[in-house]
Amino acid sequence: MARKLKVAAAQLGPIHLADTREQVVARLVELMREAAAGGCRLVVYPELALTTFFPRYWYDDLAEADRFFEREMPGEATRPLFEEAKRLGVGFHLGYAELAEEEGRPRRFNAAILVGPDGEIVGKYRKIHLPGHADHRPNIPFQHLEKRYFEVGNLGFPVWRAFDGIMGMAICNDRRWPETFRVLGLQGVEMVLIGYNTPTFNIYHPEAPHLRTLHNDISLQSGAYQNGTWVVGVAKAGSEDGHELIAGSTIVAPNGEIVARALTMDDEVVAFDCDLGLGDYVKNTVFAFERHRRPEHYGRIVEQTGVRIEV
Ligand code: CDV
Repeated sequence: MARKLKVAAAQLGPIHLADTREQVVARLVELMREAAAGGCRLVVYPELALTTFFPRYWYDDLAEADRFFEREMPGEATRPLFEEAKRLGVGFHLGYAELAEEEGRPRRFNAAILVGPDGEIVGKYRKIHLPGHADHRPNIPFQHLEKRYFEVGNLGFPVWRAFDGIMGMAICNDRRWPETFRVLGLQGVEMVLIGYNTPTFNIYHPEAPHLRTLHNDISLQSGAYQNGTWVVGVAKAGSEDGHELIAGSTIVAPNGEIVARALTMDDEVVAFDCDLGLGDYVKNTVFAFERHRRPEHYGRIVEQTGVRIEV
């Protein structure tokens, strides 16, 4: 019998600097209600879904940026989302900035959690591929300071048995790296949940804006196909205080096809009833890893970081 999971990509429109957590959580609750009314059992929100994309701003004092971080989850402002999930019997995936106390010191991560339909946290992921820079670059139109505000995630790429399937998480820039998907694929992942904040403009090199969406699609579709997994990619979109972010939230099937796509630059729910076993034929044929992979030839992938030209 098919294992079906109706999932919602709950795209968010812009969140401005002046918007409060309470306002944002009210929007998340609204999207959750819409998704639940449509029969969804899982709602996927974007990366850093509770605030504006603050790594675009430089703060001299790191502590000044702490107002964008959550010290507990749920906290006072986010509890209504957990309560509504429990009331509706739906789970959710939420990206947020996490301020943890670990090894006797404050540690900041770009994190995401998976919450079950009982309102309890199933698992947490901390972003590993942090893009951008750590130094202040006043000569570019906006900053991308993830390397300043976050540490590299220290939880690896685990999977969780939840929602009748094998679930994985990644965050934004992680999707561009085939290593992300393959590590999840090697654990039999059946659905990967990914939130993103992708600026429409490439601050490092002039690039046509449509390529930003193309690269998003290529990354999600190849990750899905090459590992026989569903992928749910969810944007924070539109113009945040004049800073443009791409939209195009998508649900990708394990055959690499996009089966649902957001049409707007705003808060929007798109959903699909996913057969979690659909990827089995991909996993058992062209990407039957145990028969076809040749790890004895992949040493460089883990031994080397940058390109090394030796000829
Ligand atoms: N939030 C992100 O990780 N954004 C990157 C941008 C900087 C390219 C992304 O991969 O979309």
